[in-house]
Amino acid sequence: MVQVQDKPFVFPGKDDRLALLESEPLVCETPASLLDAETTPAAHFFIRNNGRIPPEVTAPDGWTLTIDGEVRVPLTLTLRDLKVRYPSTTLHMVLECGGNGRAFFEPRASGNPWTHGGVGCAAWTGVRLALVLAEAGLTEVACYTAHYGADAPVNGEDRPALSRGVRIEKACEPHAMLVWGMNGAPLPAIHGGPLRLIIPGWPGSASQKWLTRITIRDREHDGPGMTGFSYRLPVTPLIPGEVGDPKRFRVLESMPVRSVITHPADGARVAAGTLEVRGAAWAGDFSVREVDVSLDGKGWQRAQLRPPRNRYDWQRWSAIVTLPTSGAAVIRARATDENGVSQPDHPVLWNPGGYGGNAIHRVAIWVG
Ligand SMILES: Nc1nc2c(c(=O)[nH]1)N[C@H]1C(S)=C(S)[C@@H](COP(=O)(O)O)O[C@H]1N2
Ligand SMILES: [Mo]
Repeated sequence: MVQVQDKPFVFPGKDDRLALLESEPLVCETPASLLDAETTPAAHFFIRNNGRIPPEVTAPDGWTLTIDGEVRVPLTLTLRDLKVRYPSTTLHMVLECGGNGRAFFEPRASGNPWTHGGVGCAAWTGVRLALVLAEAGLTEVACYTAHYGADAPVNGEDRPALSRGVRIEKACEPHAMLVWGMNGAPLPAIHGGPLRLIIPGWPGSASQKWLTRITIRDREHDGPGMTGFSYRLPVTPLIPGEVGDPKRFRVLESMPVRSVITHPADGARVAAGTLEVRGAAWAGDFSVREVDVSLDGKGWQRAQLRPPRNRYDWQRWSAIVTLPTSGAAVIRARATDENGVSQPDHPVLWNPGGYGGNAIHRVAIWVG
């Protein structure tokens, strides 16, 4: 098992059982057992910052968003405009860091060592991005978005901490949203409030926090986080540890299939007999077809899998397993997506940034 930094985590509104991965910028992941609810409470939701958290705003409704670049009519809208001029929508959608699972790559990949908890599923309220882009009107050459937020790098340079984008087709799909609400409350500042993007199914880095501007581009965006090995996978497999040629890498889009065991907790002591194992599974742009659970890594038992509440929701699952009478036991859960792709035992497609590692989650328990 990978050890994460062993410092206490203290942040207003956050559970102190979150695991701190980095303090400058602030990054923390959620232990799988804190993902046991259908909808992840804000107190349990992971945090990923690449820069400094911007100062909290006193008048959130006056926050402005500019849409420019390859559009017929550039727009500047306040959050109030977004709330009153368009119909609002609430959807349950997974947000997952592109580096989730990175800790299991061998040799070690660079970046925060996420285990399985760089993920959460919240109810996001806002407006469909497509409606606002339609009002601006895309030009013929519009093909990519460029997202800008109010955060500067931790070293105080004069550039955005992160600026990623997506193909225009993804930005225009009905689940891509400009979001101001999380789980029925105003979007917390730490999660990008007053306004952020949620681009579901793709690496979390596309979901810009503290969103101030979307520039429509006529080519793949090249802001911080778009180039080199950032959020990219090799087109053909590398030998693990190899540097690789950035020209032979492509942007990571849909996240791979994954499942987490949310009950029992790793290290739990349980009575012999039967035990309900529970978790969640999701698969980027796709749905999950099945989840199987195993006590020995050889025999697999099908779990009961619930449908998503809406597209891009995670799917909760459960299985009743029969435990040995005493001693250590390891529970594994393996998800398979609608295309028949299953999670591997070890992360495959090694890459220097450690993206897309979706190895099977294992939980060790003590019986008796
Ligand atoms: N402005 C801004 N937006 C950002 C980031 C950032 O550093 N700055 N990090 C991104 C990354 S890498 C992830 S995984 C998600 C995490 O969102 P959360 O902190 O709300 O969980 O935000 C994304 N949006
Ligand atoms: Mo991320």
